[in-house]
Amino acid sequence: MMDTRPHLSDLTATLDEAGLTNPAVREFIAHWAEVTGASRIEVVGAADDSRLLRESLAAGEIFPAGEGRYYARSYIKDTARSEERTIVATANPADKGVYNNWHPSGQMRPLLTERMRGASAGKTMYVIPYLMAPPGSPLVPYAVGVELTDHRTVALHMIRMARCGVEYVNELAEPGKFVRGVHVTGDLENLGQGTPDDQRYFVTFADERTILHFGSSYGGNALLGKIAHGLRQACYDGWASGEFLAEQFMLIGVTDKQTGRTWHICGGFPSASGKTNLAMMLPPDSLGDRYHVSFYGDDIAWLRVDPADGRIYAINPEFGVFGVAKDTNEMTNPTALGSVAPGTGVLFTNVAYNELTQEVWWEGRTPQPPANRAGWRDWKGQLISERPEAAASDPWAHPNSRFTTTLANVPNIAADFASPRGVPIDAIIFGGRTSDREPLIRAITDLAEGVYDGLTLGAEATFAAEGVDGQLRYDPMSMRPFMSYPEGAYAAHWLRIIGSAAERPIFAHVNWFQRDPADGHFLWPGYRDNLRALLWLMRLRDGLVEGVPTPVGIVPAASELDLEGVDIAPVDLAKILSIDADRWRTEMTRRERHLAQFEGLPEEIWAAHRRVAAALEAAPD
Ligand code: OXD
Ligand code: MN
Repeated sequence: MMDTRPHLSDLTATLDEAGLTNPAVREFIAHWAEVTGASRIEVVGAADDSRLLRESLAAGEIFPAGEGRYYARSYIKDTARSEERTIVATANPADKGVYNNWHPSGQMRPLLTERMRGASAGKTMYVIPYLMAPPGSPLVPYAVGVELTDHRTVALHMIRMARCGVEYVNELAEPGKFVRGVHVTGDLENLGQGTPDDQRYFVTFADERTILHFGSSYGGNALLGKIAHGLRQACYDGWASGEFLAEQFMLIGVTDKQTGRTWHICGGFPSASGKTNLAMMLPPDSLGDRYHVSFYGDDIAWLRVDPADGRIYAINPEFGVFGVAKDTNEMTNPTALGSVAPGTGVLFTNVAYNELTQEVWWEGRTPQPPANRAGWRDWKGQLISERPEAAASDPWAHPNSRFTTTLANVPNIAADFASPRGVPIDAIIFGGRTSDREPLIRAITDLAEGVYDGLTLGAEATFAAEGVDGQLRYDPMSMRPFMSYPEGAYAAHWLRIIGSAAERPIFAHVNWFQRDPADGHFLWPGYRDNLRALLWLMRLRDGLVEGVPTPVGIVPAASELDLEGVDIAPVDLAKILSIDADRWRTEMTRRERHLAQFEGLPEEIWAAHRRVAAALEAAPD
């Protein structure tokens, strides 16, 4: 075969022409161009978006989905993050935690290099310098990265999800201080996805600040800025530097238009607990004259103490939203629909697509799929009208189908979303999807009890999966898949960062999903009405209400919640504002086993656990 790799002199000319001057970045590119054997190198940034869209359309990699909207399908065995194949590798065995799937970097480095060798032959390697922070943020030194990818659609996603361009790497104080990301797609049809012979590897070499992902072109497996850098690498950097926390948190602002006061709330929710809906929430109609909710981010927050006033400040390091399409509609999330309107440049992936009308559809978009089936294809590309009988009830869209759109497209984006300093945090909330036990909201004022609550966060096991009804699959701080260092150290780092703030945020645990055990109806209406629980929390923080103390935190007195216009039966309200002590005592035994896995868990966390357990023992049934 003819060697089609670019000569070093061509590479030099390409990088010169692109204005990429950082010598360490140039060296990194030259190294991986050689290893992967890519035929062409192209440096891209936000300014290249329309050209890349045109090229992708012409190549049939994406399809038009109405004015300024686009659609793509991924390979059918490549539709989600793969947790089993995701690894954190370092040189130090002490970095092994319960969840980080730690491997020695000395073992992983040659393995990945071997997988990637020659694997981009014949392809273009796109060089994407990016920044995972608002420009000017004190966290910029941790936010600079360069992704190399051999997949054009990945470049289009990166341009939406991160700030991209050579300007983010050219003027670094330390030219070598950037995250080195290499994404090689591989031969997707021959990677044995999900079999014992699985060829894929998604590795973050956290102590080398290098991310090597092989064998996918989907989501967090391929867009290295978002999860691999924004969460795994950043949480390791935050710990190693002692400077910040990087968490899978949404971030919102709530403004009281009467007083002009704005509170900022961030928080973590395991998957399928409504985090994106909450982040994009609008106030209920009856409160809309008084309150405004603004959106900062739906997935990642970095938190640090600002020396000027000693408060915790948060930024959303991302530039876009990679939202789950399923069940997004006018009722659940009108703001998300606004953010994918014509002209937004949104990229849909793996939803259903009509090749005649260029419309898209997903389960839950409307109660029924479009009646006229003409032109509709499912996420696999099969015509709905030609489906065999046996496949008639298969979903049209993949359950993990997504929309990728920039933050600025979200109708209620906060005016100061790009503030370099970030916004001061008033509350940190955790919430799962729990059908009993967890009240609507319980506030926690003690730091160790707040961190303890985050560490014992979980989502209910579904009947089909892990099986035991009401038992949680613990997902500490909603970081289980992204945790890159040991959990005991993680808890200590949390206590240290939040503990060093002059004014600490209040913590709370929320649950919108309690059901009536008799008929299964949800006890709380949810969605926009969730703002009412958050407003109570802010009033509690400001000393305007007192709430009712319980062993697991302070719950609202019914009279303290603004319930104007809410349709809820008094018995249901009483239920979601009270504690089932017996049910909680069962949960405490499970928590003890869960926490016991974590080596070196700080004594403060154990003390918090014992305090809550003792209070529950003393509580009446
Ligand atoms: C995720 C995501 O996988 O945000 O959590 O994409
Ligand atoms: Mn996420």
